Amino acid sequence: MKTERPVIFSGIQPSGILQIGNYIGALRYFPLLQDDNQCLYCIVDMHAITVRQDPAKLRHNSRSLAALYLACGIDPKKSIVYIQSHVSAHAELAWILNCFTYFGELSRMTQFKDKSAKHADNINAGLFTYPALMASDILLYQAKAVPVGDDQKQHIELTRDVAIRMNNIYGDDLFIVPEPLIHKTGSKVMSLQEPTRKMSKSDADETFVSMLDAPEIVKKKLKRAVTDSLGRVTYDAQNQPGVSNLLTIISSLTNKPMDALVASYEDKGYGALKADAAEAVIETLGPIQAEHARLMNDTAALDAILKGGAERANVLANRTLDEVKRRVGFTAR
Ligand code: ATP
Ligand code: LTN
Repeated sequence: MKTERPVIFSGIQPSGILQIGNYIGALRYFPLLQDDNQCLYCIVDMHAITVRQDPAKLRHNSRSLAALYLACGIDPKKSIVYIQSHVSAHAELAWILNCFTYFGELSRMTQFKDKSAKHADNINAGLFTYPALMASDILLYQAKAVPVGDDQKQHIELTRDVAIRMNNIYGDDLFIVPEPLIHKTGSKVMSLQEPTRKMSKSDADETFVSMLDAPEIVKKKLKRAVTDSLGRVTYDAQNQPGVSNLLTIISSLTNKPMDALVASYEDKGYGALKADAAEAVIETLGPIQAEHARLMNDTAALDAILKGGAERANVLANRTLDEVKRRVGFTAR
């Protein structure tokens, strides 16, 4: 598939309500890329079921995530917004890629190890081969770059390895080898209660701020955020992970450079830091929440956007899928 503009692909799992780390590390960059690139922003529901999901909640969360994409500024006239399970080519290419991805490679994935530890009663084959489906998402559209948070770097490296492996066998022009797009500040927002672990939407509620939390809840959660007993505001992720995380949140959302931000706390304490973090989050989320609520009130319009997105994605995806099938030696129908 050759399109004129570079292709950007990213996806988020509808495995819960997004937390501010998803926004700071990934989602806020999505609309910034849509003027110069052909962007595809996917709701990866097939990835979400690698962990048990309640069907009604999964359906609701998928629509809610679509509404959040739009509320954050993704324009469905410019970008393709759709649901992964609506485009069957994802599953088809994933099978083929599975046959070019090694057990050893998949075994080294930290997300697999983390999720296996968290869900010891459900270490299913899908959880293990999750990266092959993610590689399929990206390679189907010949994406050049993938905006994600730091935790997804390893999966994109694996995607690159598989793409290069198949290009070596079947021809260099089969897949574009994608690059991760990871920004320095905010690519790993930490849990509010255990600031040495990353914030995750499927962890306990008090550990993250949801993008749909009301202002009073945001204030309460940030007030209770774990800091330390050193009593000074410095950016030192090693020795002051909690304080550094709050600084990262403020710096990312207000665009204040870290040095100037830290200097502004010279004669202030953790109370002020937490209050400022809450204010930055509330200011950012206010307009997004209002637009999200408006979109969720008109699910017919939302569904029409998702249908249109799936139709466009389907055309692009099948071009690559057909070519891959041909090159691996499948017979034409
Ligand atoms: P789950 O808890 O269901 O695994 P999650 O909150 O870890 O979900 P994902 O759906 O896996 O989120 O990730 C969506 C995007 O957000 C990815 O690009 C991911 O790298 C990014 N992301 C997730 N958590 C963070 C975080 N704490 N800081 C920065 N970026 C993050
Ligand atoms: N694995 C990612 C979600 C994801 C994704 C993708 C991100 C699935 N497919 C393709 C970028 C590109 C996650 O867990 N955050």
